[in-house]
Amino acid sequence: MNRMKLSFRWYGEDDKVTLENIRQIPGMHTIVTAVYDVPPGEVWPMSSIESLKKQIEGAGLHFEVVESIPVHEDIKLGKPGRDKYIENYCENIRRVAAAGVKCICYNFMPVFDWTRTQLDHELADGSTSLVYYQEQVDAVNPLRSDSDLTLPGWDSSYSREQLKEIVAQYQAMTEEDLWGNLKYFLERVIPVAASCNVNMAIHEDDPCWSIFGLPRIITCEENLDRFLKLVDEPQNGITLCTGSLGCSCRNDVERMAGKYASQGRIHFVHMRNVKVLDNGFEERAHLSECGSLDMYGIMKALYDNGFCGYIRPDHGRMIWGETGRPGYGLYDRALGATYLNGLWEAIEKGAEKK
Ligand SMILES: [Mn+2]
Repeated sequence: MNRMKLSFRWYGEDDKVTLENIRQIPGMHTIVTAVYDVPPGEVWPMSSIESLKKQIEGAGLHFEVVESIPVHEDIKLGKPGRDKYIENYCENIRRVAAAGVKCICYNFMPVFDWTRTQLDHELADGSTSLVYYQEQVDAVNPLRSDSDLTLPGWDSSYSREQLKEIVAQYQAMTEEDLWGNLKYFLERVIPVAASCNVNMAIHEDDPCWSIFGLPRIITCEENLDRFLKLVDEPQNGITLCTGSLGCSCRNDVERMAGKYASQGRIHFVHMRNVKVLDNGFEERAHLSECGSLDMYGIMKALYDNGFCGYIRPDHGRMIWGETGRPGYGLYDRALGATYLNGLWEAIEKGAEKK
């Protein structure tokens, strides 16, 4: 049987969206979370992992996906200290696996995680969403001493000087160097994941192009092909994030969904719609007609190619007056989950009738 496992991201006890809210979304199976109060590179206390598991299972849900275990910058930079951080990473894999986790999402983006220029852009219907406008990014160069601007997704634990220093270190690196450091990491981590029966699922770079001259490599089909061959094992897979790949018109997300699902290498899917613009993109409601992606086509490609992994609605807009963590309110993500359920049921029943 070809089934998706519906999941929902939850940020833990201080998340305004509660586990009780989430369990009432029809078809909900798994919580996606992490230990968020430990610095990148450190080992997660078993007590924190067990506490998450207890709360989640107490609410009648499963804890099978971690997003994310962050990769320390020394690993991405290939610094001498990386071996210690890689060992800590492997220990975290063993620990979450012992708690029943089956899938770990992570990314390999230098310094900046997801990047947007505004988190509350008002759309025509009065809802707000996250947007990326290139001219605003171009105005914020972290290496320019007179630049006092910051972007919303930036890690506020870095001081301005630290940020400049770490960006400068990356600017001495080529994409090939980053590929080499990723391979070094995977060669050590994937065997541990395999022995623990856990799938590793790299998230694409968001957006899927270089910013501030920093190398970015998990960006397109050609590079995902290369990534999967770095360590050609089933546990070395991807998180297919439709919004991250789909913000570039050059990526045929439907084709990639079918191809990598047929290879058994999509372990986790983030479903999100984006409207691609000449100068960037806007996050939109999940419905196909609201953005540039054919959400039905992507779901059908997953179904037809045997996808049976975890899937979650990705960022939602803020609607109905909700306030909270941008992209991670309850209402629009719940609408997204329901839409995904509807698409899947229609595809499944359509296939059975043939
Ligand atoms: Mn995503």
